[in-house]
Formats: sequence, C-alpha cells, structure tokens
Amino acid sequence: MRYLISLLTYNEIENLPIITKEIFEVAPDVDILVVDDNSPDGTSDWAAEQMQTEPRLKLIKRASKQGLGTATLAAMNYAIENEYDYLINLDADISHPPRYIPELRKKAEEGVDVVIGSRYTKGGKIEGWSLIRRLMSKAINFYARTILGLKTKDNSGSFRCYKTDKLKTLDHKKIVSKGYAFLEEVLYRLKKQKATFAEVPITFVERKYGKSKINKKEAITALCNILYIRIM
Ligand SMILES: Nc1nc2c(ncn2[C@@H]2O[C@H](COP(=O)(O)OP(=O)(O)O)[C@@H](O)[C@H]2O)c(=O)[nH]1
Ligand SMILES: [Mg+2]
Repeated sequence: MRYLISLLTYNEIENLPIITKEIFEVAPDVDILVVDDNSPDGTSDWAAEQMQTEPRLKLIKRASKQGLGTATLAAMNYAIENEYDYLINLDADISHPPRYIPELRKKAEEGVDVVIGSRYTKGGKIEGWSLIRRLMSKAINFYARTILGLKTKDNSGSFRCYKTDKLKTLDHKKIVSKGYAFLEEVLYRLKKQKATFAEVPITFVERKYGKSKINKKEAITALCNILYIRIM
C-alpha cells in the first residue's frame, strides 16, 4: 500500500525538521508532502533543500496564505494524481504524535475509509490546553455534530487517514470552506458518499514552537461555514 503523509505549513520552521524525522522513523515507506503557503520564515526553503537528498519528501509551494482547507485539497489532489492508496494528514506543529501512524494504517487497512486520530474517543487525551480552550473545542465539536449530524466524536482535528478512492468521490466544486471548517465539511461530504469512519485514541500535545494560525476571524468564519453547509 502506498501512503502519502501531508503536512500543511505556515511558519513551521522549528517544527518541520523534527516532525519529518519522527514520521520517517515510524513509517520509512511513506512519502511526505509539504504544502507551504510561502511562509515568511523560510519553511519551504528548508523543504526544498532537503528534497535534494531525500526523494521521499515532496513540496507544493503556494504563492500566499490561502487557508488550511484549500491546502488540504491540494494534498488530496496530489494523492489522487500520484496514485497513493491512502493520505494521512498531521498538523506540522507536532501536536499529532507520529507514533500513532501505524495504528491509523492498521485500521485503514481493515477497510475503513476515514480513520480519525481522535482526542475525544475513549482513551484520547489533550496535553497543554487551558480549561477554556478545552471547553471551546468541545463546544465546536458539539455544534458540528448537532448541525451536520456527524456521529464521530472528534470532527475538528486534522489527524486523519483517508482512503484515496473515497476522496475521488468528492465533488470539489461543492466544498465551500477555505479555512478550518473544511475539517468538519469534508467529514459531512464523505458521510454523504457513504464513507465508513473509525476513531483511534491519541494524546494531542499543544505545540511547543511557533504560533497557532487560528484567530477570532477564522473561528467565526468556521462557525458560519458549518451552518451554511447544512442549510444551503
Ligand atoms: N499551508 C497552510 N497551512 C496552514 C494554514 N493555516 C494553518 N496551517 C497549518 O495547519 C496546521 C494546523 O494549524 P495550527 O495553527 O496549529 O492550528 P491549531 O492547532 O488549531 O491551533 C499547522 O501545521 C499550520 O502550519 C494555511 O493557511 N496554509
Ligand atoms: Mg496546532
């Protein structure tokens, strides 16, 4: 089975070298695709230089910051065009420990279309979040589950393994979310395509280096998008 691991990056220069090394340690047979939005900190320069000696590393460099949703779509298209069997996405900030990759793969190869590395299934944990951040994340998940009718517990995290054949059934023109709501929207659209889902517990660790890219405006846009997806 051919696996593509995607890492979406915007200013992740401290994290990218560490996470790529950790991924290749637990999964030496995969390729890693970095989708970088012209990070001012030179994240893509690091990737471009590494690629000269590391053929498993691939790079899509986009002209400007265009959002997590469109970056994920770029990775999905790359996986389809280059005939990978599965696409696994992790946040590049090392919040999603690569040691769980083998468990996601195992579950996927049992025949599940979408395997979620989940903070909210039994055994899942979060390290380094304040009470308020936990409550906000829980509230967003409750909101998305209620509005979109999702049965899965962690719908706002991006640590997932998708079967590429299932991704081919998505109509990209229908996807409205450019930013963070993409995570919920893609589950909703895959559910409509009769995809099967499973959750594998993970311990999420808040980033040590760099800054989160979500801000108030992005968060509000995401909430509005979720509602819009349901009523349109
Ligand atoms: N290419 C790209 N990556 C992004 C964008 N927004 C966020 N990311 C990346 O997506 C991942 C998750 O973002 P992060 O800021 O950690 O969000 P949080 O974990 O919800 O606080 C990180 O690897 C970011 O660098 C974007 O607009 N473009
Ligand atoms: Mg993060």
